[in-house]
Amino acid sequence: NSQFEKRKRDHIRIALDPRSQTDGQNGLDSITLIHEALPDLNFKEVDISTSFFFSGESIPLSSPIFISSMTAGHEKGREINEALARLSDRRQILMGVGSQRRELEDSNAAEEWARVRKQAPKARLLGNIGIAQLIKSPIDKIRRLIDSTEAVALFVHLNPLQEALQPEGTTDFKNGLAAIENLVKLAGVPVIVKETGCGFSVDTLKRLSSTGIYGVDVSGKGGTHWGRVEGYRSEESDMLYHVAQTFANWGISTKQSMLNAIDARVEYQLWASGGVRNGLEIGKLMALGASKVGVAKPFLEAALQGDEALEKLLTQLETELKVTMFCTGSRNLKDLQSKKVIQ
Ligand code: FMN
Repeated sequence: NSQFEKRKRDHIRIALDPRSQTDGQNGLDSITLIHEALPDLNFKEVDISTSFFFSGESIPLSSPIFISSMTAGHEKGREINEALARLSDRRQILMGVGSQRRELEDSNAAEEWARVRKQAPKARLLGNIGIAQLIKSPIDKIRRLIDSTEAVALFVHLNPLQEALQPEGTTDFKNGLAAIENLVKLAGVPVIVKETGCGFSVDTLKRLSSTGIYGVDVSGKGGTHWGRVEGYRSEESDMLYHVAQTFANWGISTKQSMLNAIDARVEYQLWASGGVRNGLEIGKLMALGASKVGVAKPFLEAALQGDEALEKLLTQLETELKVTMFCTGSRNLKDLQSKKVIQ
């Protein structure tokens, strides 16, 4: 429907506006990795390859960098997704698709993925659905989202601030933990819970421990901020515009969310995202315990420019990660993950 299409188009346009970014708030500037002046390494042998491992299966990945969930279910989004999926296919990285909410009501919307798959048969896609939809949908409908994308895992996004600031928001989050627990039992693929740029507290990370999830992507504050994006969708004369201003810096930074996860001593995997803008930040997050690191807005900008811009962005992120590893004396990601960090 046209209201849905307009909302998705607005989201892309407004997310690219610098006012929607909480630049400098990811907390990572205050983290230092220790320089190693004499690494016992040849830079050429620094190895950033990894894998996505679950129930005995292992999908090889060229790096821990993934494309964070962005868009789905509308015309302009399809071109973006096709470009991102081609990158995932060519370069063997994970890619989150945007919310598949529309497919719950309109099964034709799933045709998008058939077209994406034609161009990117080997893309490693992760499905996506919001908690509010998960709570009220029968599980077989959710499983169809995994089938339509041929997803290797499903992201469930938590976005209370965004829903509260949307005039048309879905704000019933009651029984969310039970819905996640039920999904884990029936999904058939790993379930990863993520925020959308407001991060996680120690308590919430602990509560999620009982559900059996595969992992959490902290998606902390420091990049795209959905309080701001939703705010700028409203007119200045709207009450919600002003409410959104009040919450323009709401959330837990990406760094603090990672420290919270260390405090919570969780056993599931930790993924990190939220304002990650270079490979040094990716390295810092790996040293703090992340096993995969996601980037959203920069990939969106590059996708709008085309395949070449996407190649260049990914290569730059990879190169910065490799330099970080060489200069900390880390030959592989496991070495990097065990490095000492100064906070
Ligand atoms: N996250 C989701 O889980 N589902 C979505 O549908 C979704 N849509 C997004 C659309 C746009 C245009 C952008 C920029 C982000 C979206 N996100 C969504 C959030 C991102 O996955 C990510 O958590 C957040 O943008 C922080 O990363 P960044 O600072 O690198 O942009």
